[in-house]
Amino acid sequence: MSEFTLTTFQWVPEWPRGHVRDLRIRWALEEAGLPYRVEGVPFEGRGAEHLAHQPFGQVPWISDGDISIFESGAILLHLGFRSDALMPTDPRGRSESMEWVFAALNSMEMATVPWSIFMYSGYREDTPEWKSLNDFVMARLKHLEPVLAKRDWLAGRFSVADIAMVEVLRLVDRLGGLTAYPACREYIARATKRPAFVKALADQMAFFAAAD
Ligand SMILES: N[C@@H](CCC(=O)N[C@@H](CS)C(=O)NCC(=O)O)C(=O)O
Repeated sequence: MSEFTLTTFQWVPEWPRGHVRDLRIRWALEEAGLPYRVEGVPFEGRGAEHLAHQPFGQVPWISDGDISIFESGAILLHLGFRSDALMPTDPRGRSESMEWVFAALNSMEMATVPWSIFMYSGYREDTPEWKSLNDFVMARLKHLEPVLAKRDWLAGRFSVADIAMVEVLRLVDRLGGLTAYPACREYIARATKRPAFVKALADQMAFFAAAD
């Protein structure tokens, strides 16, 4: 089997380390035991070669032979189709995995990213705008909580859907947003005990530290 190449920034500031989205891809590759190497691109000054792979000048992207894929959700699904360890093979399990990957990114992360920017920047004055953004995120969590209270993994067994959802929730948790959602927190604890996550996190931290 050919080796995948995962591209991320060669260096990022301290704060986002442990949350840069190459982590979700590292985690999936580790779970599946797929061979890969990691390459770094400059954080400052994103050139034409970078934009040819990731049109928004972001990371990550992955190369699988002559296929280059950006968007972490698309990469997770691509890997899910490459390995049974990452996605059930029956039609129901596949559909459930795919719907929950989209739910993680399109129903949760689309709300949690602006919320995180407000939280991180300390821009949380008691304004109607902040309240409405916070209510929006809490409404999503309120609906996710009973789902996670009833099952260990979103698609019946561990899959790329859990990688996507846990990675979205971990950042919310780091910023103190999950205090009222014990099932979400237990889900994160369950998932982040997995050896593949532990290795992926350690590898990302070491990768950025090596460029300090
Ligand atoms: N929707 C994209 C988002 C990618 C993204 O936000 N990447 C961050 C790193 S985790 C980035 O490149 N930030 C720098 C920037 O946006 O300029 C995905 O899921 O791959």
